[in-house]
Amino acid sequence: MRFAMGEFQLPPPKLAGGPYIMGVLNVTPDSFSDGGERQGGAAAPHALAMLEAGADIIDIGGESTRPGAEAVDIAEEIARVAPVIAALRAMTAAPISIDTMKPQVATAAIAAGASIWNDVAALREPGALETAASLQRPVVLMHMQGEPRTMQDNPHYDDVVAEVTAFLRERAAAARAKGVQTLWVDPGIGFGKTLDHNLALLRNLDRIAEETGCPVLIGASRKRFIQALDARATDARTGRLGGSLAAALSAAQQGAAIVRVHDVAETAQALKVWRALQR
Ligand code: 9MG
Repeated sequence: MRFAMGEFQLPPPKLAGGPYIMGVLNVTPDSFSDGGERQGGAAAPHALAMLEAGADIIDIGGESTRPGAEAVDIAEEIARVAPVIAALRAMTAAPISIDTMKPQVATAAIAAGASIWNDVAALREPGALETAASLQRPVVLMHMQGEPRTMQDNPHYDDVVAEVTAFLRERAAAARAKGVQTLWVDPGIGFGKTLDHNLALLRNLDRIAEETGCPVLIGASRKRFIQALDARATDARTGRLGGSLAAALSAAQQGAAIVRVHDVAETAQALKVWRALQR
């Protein structure tokens, strides 16, 4: 499982056979999962600790995409992420992804040392496809119905798996047509979806990979659907580890290429045991 694009090559996953573990580093004041304490000087050491604990990739984001979150302007988002990326790049050669919908932020982040664009808007913002083509870096294309501020207001699908898969197939074709070769697709757990929508998608990752022709990234860590299944899981930071691990293992079982998680050490351990049990 190796991916190459231009000068960039993703090293093999730390867990032989994968999946890759992507560790989440939010540098937002209102981050739902880390209370904002990862900003400034604490961010790069936290990323190094995630790499030490088994992360393959660090995903850095400066704009919250949690339900109800307000948008951040371009200059502010760049000011949040670029110094952290540059500091981390000076400390490690590990792959860094930039979590942003904005082409200008992606460009600044790649200049600062990021190597992957994680786009929850799937290159739909004006100029995004062209920017991805000129950056020549791998891209994660995620499905979202609506936009973060309102996406959980009554999401609706006739057939969620078919519709999300068709969307991802179309976005992958659009990216490929512009020359973006290395792509992952992501059904966007929690992004304009009810519990039933999330569960249907999480049960069909192998189908999504097969029908899009792209490896799948899944981000289920600490998300609200876990609370919908376990009413005690109200605290995203401390109460959703078991559900997050169950979702990561199920994704790995279906062949997901990357799991995006907050609890790296626990996920790495769970995946090691799962992998050993498969032999
Ligand atoms: C930024 N972000 C938050 N949740 C995410 C998810 O599920 N997938 C991806 N690709 N990015 C996410």
